[in-house]
Amino acid sequence: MIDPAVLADNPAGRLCDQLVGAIPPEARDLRERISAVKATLDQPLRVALTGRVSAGKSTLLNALVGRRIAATAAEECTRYPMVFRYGAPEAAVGITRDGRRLPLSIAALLGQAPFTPGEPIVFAEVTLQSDVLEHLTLIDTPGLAATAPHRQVADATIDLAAGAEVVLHLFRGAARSDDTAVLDEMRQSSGGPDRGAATTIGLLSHADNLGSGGWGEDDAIGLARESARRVAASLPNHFTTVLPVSGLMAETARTGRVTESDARTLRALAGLPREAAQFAHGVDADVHQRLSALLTPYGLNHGRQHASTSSALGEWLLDASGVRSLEDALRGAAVRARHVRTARVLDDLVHVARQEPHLPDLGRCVEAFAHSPWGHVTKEVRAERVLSHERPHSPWVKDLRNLLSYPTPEQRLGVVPPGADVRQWATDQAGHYQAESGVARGGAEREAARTLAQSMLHLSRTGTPS
Ligand SMILES: Nc1nc2c(ncn2[C@@H]2O[C@H](COP(=O)(O)OP(=O)(O)O)[C@@H](O)[C@H]2O)c(=O)[nH]1
Ligand SMILES: [Mg+2]
Repeated sequence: MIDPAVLADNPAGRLCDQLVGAIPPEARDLRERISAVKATLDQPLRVALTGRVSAGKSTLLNALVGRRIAATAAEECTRYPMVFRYGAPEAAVGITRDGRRLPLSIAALLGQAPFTPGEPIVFAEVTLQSDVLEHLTLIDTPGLAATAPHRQVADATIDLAAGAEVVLHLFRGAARSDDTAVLDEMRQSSGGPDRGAATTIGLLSHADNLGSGGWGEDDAIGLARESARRVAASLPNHFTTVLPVSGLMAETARTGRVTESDARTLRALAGLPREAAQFAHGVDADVHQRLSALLTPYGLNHGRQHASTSSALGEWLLDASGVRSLEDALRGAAVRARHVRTARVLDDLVHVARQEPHLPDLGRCVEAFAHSPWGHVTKEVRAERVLSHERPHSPWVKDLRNLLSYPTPEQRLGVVPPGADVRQWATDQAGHYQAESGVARGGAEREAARTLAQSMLHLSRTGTPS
């Protein structure tokens, strides 16, 4: 799902290689330190799913991976945070309070067998051979801190989520004060407004069940889309974007649980008036009930018209579920995460260079990088974080997010008028932001306008940095 090149090919990695080349062979410790900094760039994107119990986190995780790896239930059933990452052989370990690793049975963790670890664990790590996990580490969490079974698990949840690069925060109906409180707590525990997840995507979950539900006259998912837009507008400080999702519809489609016979049943319902279809006229009541649980009532009602084959039905389910839009948002988040990694590595290397004044080449290389277009990206990262925290409604938040979320100059510039020359447009924009920086309200806005002006100058000269 994530293009591996986005994360693998980080310019800061090339800087690390250059530095290692400039270090005398006898300084082995220093080489190893820089190699360790570089190794952090090759990690899969870390994504945490947060939200109340039963918000739909585990179901959505299964949809993203395309495999039912996280236990889901109407009752709370994710008891610990679980980190799902790529690895062979497939295995699970529990991490105890004092950091020891106990082997666990995967079946037990996933709720398929009795769970009796020898002693309390605070989180579990599951390694699986899944293509999706090669570029994405997914962290499932038990629920908001207040409802977690005990304090250590709550703390581990906050720590793991605070260390993620992307947070997917699920809520049903509306985001409440405990939703925003937990997001604030995560931000706090990651060390302030310019740390922690670069992207927080709000997910209005159970979108299939909004309004009068799946069999209602109104379109539940259409309503969810409007509601998501309202939440995004009212909480710009907490959510980079808000999207409607039906994790259950996506999980069903992605895990191949609709058969040709199911599609046939849906076709039989297609010609019926809504009420007749809802009350199973003409089809076996058990089959109807099973399909309603599998597809959701919305999927059964609206999917009737799209069931020419099981794969057509699967495609429709995926589109309607919102999971594809979420995956697009995750791709944007990966681009942002790459920039944030660049910024973090540059910080680390500045620190290393300061500690080694007898190696002036080191300092010179780092300095040159910091003044290149890539070094400037680190300023964009900081400006966006500070501005979205201090002035979340400023239009420049969006301008900075565009710069950070897309690879091509046209996309990075936001809306370029049709027929306009991209470089000329960037030059004009640079002048605009420069003028705005003179009349900005407060330090965060001034810094943002100056940063944007400089970004536009880079784009007018070089297009996108590479
Ligand atoms: N209708 C509907 N049910 C869902 C959706 N997502 C999850 N569920 C159901 O809600 C219950 C809780 O889901 P789960 O993923 O375990 O929630 P978690 O506690 O946040 O991990 C389960 O019975 C799921 O089948 C959804 O989008 N729509
Ligand atoms: Mg769960």
